[in-house]
Amino acid sequence: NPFDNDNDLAVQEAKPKLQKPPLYKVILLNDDFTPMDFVVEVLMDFFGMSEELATQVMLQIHTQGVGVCGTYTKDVAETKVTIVNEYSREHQHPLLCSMEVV
Ligand code: TYC
Repeated sequence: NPFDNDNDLAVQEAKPKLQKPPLYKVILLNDDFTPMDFVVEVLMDFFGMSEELATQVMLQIHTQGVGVCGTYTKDVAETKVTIVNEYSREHQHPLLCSMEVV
C-alpha cells in the first residue's frame, strides 16, 4: 500500500518502556491470641486460598512469626490490609496485617 508510510510502527518503536509499578507483599503477623480457624478463614475469604493452602500458610505464620498472603499493586495491597485489620478488630482479635514493598 503506497499510502501506508509505517508511521504507526515508527511511533511504537520510539515509545519508551514505562516502568512497571512496584509490587507489595501483604503479610500476616503471628500473635498468641487469634484462633487458628479465624486466620484460615481470613486467608480463604480475603486472599482466595483453598482451605488446604490457607492451613499451610497459617501454620507457617504460627511457627515462623510472619507469612505472605499475596503480592499486589500498592492500591490493592493497601485495601486488603485495611479490610483485614478492620475485620479482625470487629471480631476482637489482635491479628495484624501489613505490607512491604517487594
Ligand atoms: N498463634 C495463634 C494461636 O496459637 C495462631 C495464629 C496464626 C495467629 C497465624 C496469628 O497470623 C497468625 N492461636
